[in-house]
Amino acid sequence: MKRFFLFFIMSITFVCLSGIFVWADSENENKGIYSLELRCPMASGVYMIKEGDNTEMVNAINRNYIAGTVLEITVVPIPSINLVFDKWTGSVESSDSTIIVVMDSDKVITSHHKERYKLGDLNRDGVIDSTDYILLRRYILKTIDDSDIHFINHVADLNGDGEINSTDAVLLRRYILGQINTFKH
Ligand SMILES: [Ca+2]
Ligand SMILES: [Ca+2]
Repeated sequence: MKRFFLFFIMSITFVCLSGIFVWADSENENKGIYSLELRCPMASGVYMIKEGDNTEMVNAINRNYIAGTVLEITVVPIPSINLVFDKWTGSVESSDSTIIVVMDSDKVITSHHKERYKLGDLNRDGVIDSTDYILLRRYILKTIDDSDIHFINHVADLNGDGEINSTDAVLLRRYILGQINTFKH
């Protein structure tokens, strides 16, 4: 009789524990997992992702989050390239560089960027004219003030060969004279 009673108690305990595990499993299932894909047309996209107290810097990612996770995502500016953030499209549409993403479904978000400075606009006044040409000539002849040249690398390599020299100056002159209407080659 004692043995039977012990067996009975053990069986009841086993059934109860199984029930708890099944319940815990279904809780996780109900919570769900959703994927987040950050896309960036430029290869060097960098994002800062804040989740609670944790902050990390990532490139374009594709990863999973538990449902309900709240993320603050910011596009990190890269001064060394001639691009600035323009807008987010996809699951979140915004022109703010920081967005809040609530993981309540799978998300695909793309960050778009635009040229920081217009090619050929060396003094960044919005127009390409003889002032820019004079600036470029002075840059090539190294008669320009150092304080003026920090941005020129972004806008003066008109043929995209990695160097700023008389070939670019010729292109700029032809553009100003209306002989070409683009620097693309
Ligand atoms: Ca200009
Ligand atoms: Ca060049």
